[in-house]
Amino acid sequence: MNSSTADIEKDLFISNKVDHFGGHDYYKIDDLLDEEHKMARDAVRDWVKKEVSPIIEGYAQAAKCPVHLFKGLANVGAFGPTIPSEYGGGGMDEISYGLIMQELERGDSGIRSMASVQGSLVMYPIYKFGSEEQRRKYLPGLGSGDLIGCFGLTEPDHGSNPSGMLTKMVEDGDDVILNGSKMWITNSPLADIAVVWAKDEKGIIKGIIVEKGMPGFSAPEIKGKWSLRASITGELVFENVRVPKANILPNIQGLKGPLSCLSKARYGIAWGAIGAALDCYDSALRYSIEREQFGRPIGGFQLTQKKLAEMITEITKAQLLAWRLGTLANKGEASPAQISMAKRNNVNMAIEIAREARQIHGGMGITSEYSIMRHIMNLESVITYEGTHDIHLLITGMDITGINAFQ
Ligand code: TGC
Ligand code: FAD
Repeated sequence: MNSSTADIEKDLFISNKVDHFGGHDYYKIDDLLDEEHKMARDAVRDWVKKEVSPIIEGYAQAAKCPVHLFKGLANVGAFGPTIPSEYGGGGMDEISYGLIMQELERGDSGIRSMASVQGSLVMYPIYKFGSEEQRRKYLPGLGSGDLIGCFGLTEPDHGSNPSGMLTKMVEDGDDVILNGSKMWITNSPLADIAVVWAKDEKGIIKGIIVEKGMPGFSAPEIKGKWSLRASITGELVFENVRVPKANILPNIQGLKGPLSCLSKARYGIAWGAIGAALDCYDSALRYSIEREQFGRPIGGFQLTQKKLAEMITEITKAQLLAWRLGTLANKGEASPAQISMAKRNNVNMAIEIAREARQIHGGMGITSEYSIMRHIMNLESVITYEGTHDIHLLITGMDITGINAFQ
């Protein structure tokens, strides 16, 4: 910890509680993992216990982003786990990527968000759609955490329907002039670069890399969030920002570009949500055995057992869904609609488990002694961003009926 981190933390609630989490694997899904998967998961689990669990409640309560964790996230390979290592990524497979997101979100959804945005929404589009020059310029710094990136798709009036976006780029010699604004952008006030999606003169959506400090570009913070309080969120405002044409991602056009990035990130969230659910279940199980009422542990009452049994059943189903999705993704066969189903199911599973876990903790469940309330509040964002619960339902509906409910 450097002195400025110590300065920030002196006024925060820093928990002395030891994080005892050891995982829950009711169906022996570990047998389906290889050594590399387990090593990636265990390394991130250890890092979360040491670096995240003791401080996260304090940062969340104070609505401060633990910016110092960017470097640690890079060191545990959380940025772009599936991107080749020569481009700053981890060179791992999709299941390792998923397990890393699971462990991060067990710590906090906002910490997982930092990694999702940096890896799947900034590094991935530059790797997938960028020129070799763009890859070499930005990816190593993003992978090492020396650069922070953000992803600008959502606008004030275009959230679920990004195809209606108004942000525009107009050619001017070797540059384009960018005008418009983006809303709800994770990490934007901190970001050195923003991958921004905007329409050209013909109305074609393109991705462009905008750098901090370009005249006319600002990224004010959005304050007053009750959710993802340890993650910083802001706007992106473009007022006649001159950006070199060389910053346009050359290998993609159309909404398919940002939506492919979303597929990558939604996949990670499908795993991440399991982490939040595991943390709530773990806490509820421990509490139900320690806490006594009417002369016996509350875990001895049938109603508590029903809650806990249903929790582990739903977690197990979500783990199997994520694992199978991972095996499909490793073969390049996970469809966007399959990813939507897993994101929707697993986030909803997590939020329901968090609410039940809160009940089991009684009054203690609303305090920062336990992570439950923070997970509940965080998951209210997770169930909305990267496509809302209902949008994912309609994606499944479209896939199975062949009829598009959005048009
Ligand atoms: P539609 O006509 O269906 O599709 C346009 C083109 O895109 C293709 N496509 C996809 N490709 C890859 N992955 C996906 N998930 C894809 N979904 C669609 C599609 O095949 C088509 O290709 P082509 O070749 O025919 O042009 O587009 P639409 O305008 O009807 O939109 C459909 C809809 C509503 C499903 C889509 O707009 C949508 O998903 N809306 C939700 C918006 C959303 O998720 N925004 C997220 C913003 S980023 C964020 O929240 C980050 S939070 C980060 C954090 O902190 O972790
Ligand atoms: P709206 O689209 O206005 O939706 C409002 C309600 O209407 C929802 O319940 C929705 O399901 C429903 N609805 C909309 N259309 C339909 C329909 N056709 N049928 C039925 N119901 C419908 N975006 C980025 O680009 N980058 C980021 O980094 C980013 N980070 C975020 C971080 C946080 C903390 C949050 C909260 C959001 C973030 N977002 C980001 C934006 C996020 O993706 C959007 O909030 C989300 O896509 C929903 O858009 P909206 O908020 O405009 O809601």
